[in-house]
Amino acid sequence: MIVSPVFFLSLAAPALADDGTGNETCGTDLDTVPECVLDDDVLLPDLMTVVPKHLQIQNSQQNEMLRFSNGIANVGLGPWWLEPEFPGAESTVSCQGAWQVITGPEHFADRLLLSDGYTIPAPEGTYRHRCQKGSFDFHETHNHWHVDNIGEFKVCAAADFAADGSNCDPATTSSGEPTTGVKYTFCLIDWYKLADNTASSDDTRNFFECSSGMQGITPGWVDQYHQATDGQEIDITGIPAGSYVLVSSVNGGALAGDPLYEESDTSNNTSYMRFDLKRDSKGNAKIANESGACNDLAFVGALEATITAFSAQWEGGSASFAENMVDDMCGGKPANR
Ligand SMILES: [Cu+2]
Repeated sequence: MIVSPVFFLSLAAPALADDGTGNETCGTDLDTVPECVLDDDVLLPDLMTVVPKHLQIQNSQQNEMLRFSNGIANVGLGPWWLEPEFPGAESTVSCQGAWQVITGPEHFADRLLLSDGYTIPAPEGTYRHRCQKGSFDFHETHNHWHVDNIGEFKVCAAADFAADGSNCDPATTSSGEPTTGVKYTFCLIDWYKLADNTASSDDTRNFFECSSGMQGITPGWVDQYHQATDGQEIDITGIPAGSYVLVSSVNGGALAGDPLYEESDTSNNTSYMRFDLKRDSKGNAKIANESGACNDLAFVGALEATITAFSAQWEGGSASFAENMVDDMCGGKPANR
């Protein structure tokens, strides 16, 4: 049967909209995403963010942009595996649906050999569920595909902020905008491996390109964007001097109790960097006194519990492995993607 992609598009693909920076964004209506009913024993990812680092203020066209690096880790038992609606269709559509592919234990006799399971589209029998989620969105300035509703960046006042990412009291820019609600899209790949320095040569690396096919993050791997990358920024123009927190969370509306993607634990999806914003006599802004989430006992306690559980599942509970992983999650690796 020949089915025109245009026909599918009218059924499934979200409408195009402009995100305000000239990039077309798919604008997934989260209310229309069907519920994904999962078997009890599936292998789910567990998504976390690496402590955001390399904070700097960029002055451009009267605006003050806070730039920073970001990382997303998968510390779960299953891959975060996303497939586009039309593999290889980059020249004909700029917005298409994204599916999350979910595996079961039977797909990985030895779960360390994950690369055995991944081709696109996922062949029948290599997964348990294929669930409609957000969208694949062609990002004009990056010139590759992003998945939408990956997470959110925001700046909160430090006073009431809690280590679980709650109680955000946003600052207000001089144009009256709150420093919250910066939803970001991302091209998801395996960039570096936690507690290790090997990368592209590693045989557990599964996701490595943004041009047309599947995207995702393998358990034990981190994806990353450098602070100079377009989109790694929040407009903080004119916010008053004071103590703030830059918050990075992953998985759509997880922070608000409404995660889009399937994962095993949505209580650990946020990390942050505290900083003071100073202004000199001319009003020029400067970042001072940076202090990462791992300096907060409540945060680091929860992180160590998650990592210890991951290490027990994958690395026989090696203490040095867990220690190196915690160091990476606290922002120990340089930003080089
Ligand atoms: Cu990109």
